[in-house]
Amino acid sequence: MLRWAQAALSRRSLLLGGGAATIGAAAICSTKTAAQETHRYHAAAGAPEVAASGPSHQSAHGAMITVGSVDNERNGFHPTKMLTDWYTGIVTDLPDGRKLRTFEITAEDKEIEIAPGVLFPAWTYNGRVPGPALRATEGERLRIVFRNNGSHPHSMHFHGIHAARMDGVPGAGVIAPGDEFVYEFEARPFGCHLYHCHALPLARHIHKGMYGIFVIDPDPARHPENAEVAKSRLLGSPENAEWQEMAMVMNAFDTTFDGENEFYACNTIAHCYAKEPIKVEKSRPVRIYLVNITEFDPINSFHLHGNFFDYFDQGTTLTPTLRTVDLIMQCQAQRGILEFTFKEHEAGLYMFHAHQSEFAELGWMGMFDVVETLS
Ligand SMILES: [Cu+2]
Repeated sequence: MLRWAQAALSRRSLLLGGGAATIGAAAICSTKTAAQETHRYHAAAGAPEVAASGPSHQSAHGAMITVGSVDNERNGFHPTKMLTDWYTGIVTDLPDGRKLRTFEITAEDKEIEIAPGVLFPAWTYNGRVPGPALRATEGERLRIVFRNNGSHPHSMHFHGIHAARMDGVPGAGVIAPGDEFVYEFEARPFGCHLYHCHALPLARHIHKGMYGIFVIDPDPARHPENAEVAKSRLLGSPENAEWQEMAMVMNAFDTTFDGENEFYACNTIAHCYAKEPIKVEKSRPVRIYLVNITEFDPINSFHLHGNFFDYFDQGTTLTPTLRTVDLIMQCQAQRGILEFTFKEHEAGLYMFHAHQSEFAELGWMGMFDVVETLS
C-alpha cells in the first residue's frame, strides 16, 4: 500500500508539478492560462488544475486531458487511421487449393511521440506502436516474414494454434539483430488475438511497444449454424461492409523507466480520441476489436457512456459471452469483440474510457461522435 502510494505520488508530482519539464513541457499541465481558459466553461468552478485548450467538448467533459497535439506525421502513424488500416498481407494460391497469406514485418528502434512533447524510445513492428493490425481468414496458411532491424533480439509470438518451433520464444524463433525468420502456421481459431515479442526480459520488450492486434475472421462455410454472423465478420463481404469496425489496443507507457506507467492510451497517443472524436454513423452497428497489452498494471477496462454492448470474449464465439454490459475488464493479453449501435440515440458525443479513473485522466479516454451520415 505504501509502495503504491509513493508510486502514485511520484507519478502525480511528476506529471502535474514542476517535474513535467523533464519529460516534456506540454504534458498534462496546470498552467494559469489553461485554468483561465477552463473558466469559460466552468464559471462557477474554483480553480481546476486542468487543461482546456481545443474544442469546447473537451472542456464540457471535464478537460482532464493533455495540452497541444502530437506530430502524427513525424510518428509515421495516425491513431484515427489506425482504427481501420488492417494489414491483410499478400494472398496467393497454394497447390492444394488453400490460400497462403504472407505478411512482412520488420522490427526497428524508433522514437515516437506518445503525448504532446513526450518522446518515447520505442521498439516497433513496422515503425508503429501498436504494430500493424494483422487480419486473416480462418483456415488460411499464414506466412510471416520477420526481419529484425532493431538493436536487440526480438520475436513474434502469436496467440493462436501453432507448432512449438513457431512459438517466438527463446530457443524457438527469437531473432538476433540483422537476422530473419519465417513463422508459418494455419490461421485458427477465428477470433480477436494478439501478437507480441517474447524475447527476455519480457516486460521490457512489451512495454517498449512490441505488440499488435491479430484478427482471424471466421470462414462462414465452416459455421453453417451462425453463417450470417460469420459473414458479418468476414472482411470484404457485403455483410461486413454494414459494420463500422475498428481496432483498439489499450496500452501504456513508462516514460521514467521505474516500472510504473505515466501515460495510458488506446492506440498509443494519450487522449487522441478525445481531441479527435471517432465519427460513427448512427444507423450502422459498431464492432470494436479490443486488446489489452498494458504492462505493469494487472487490469485495464473499457466503459461506454450512454449505451450498452454485447461482448465476445477472445472473439472465438459467434454468440456473445456477455450481453448488455457497459463495462468489461481485461487482464494483460485478454481481448475480445464489442458490438453496439447508436441507432436509437440522438447524435452527439459519447465518451468511452478505462473505468480506472486514473488511467482515463492519464490518457485512456476518448469520444464517439455519433452523426446522421458521414460526410
Ligand atoms: Cu522484443
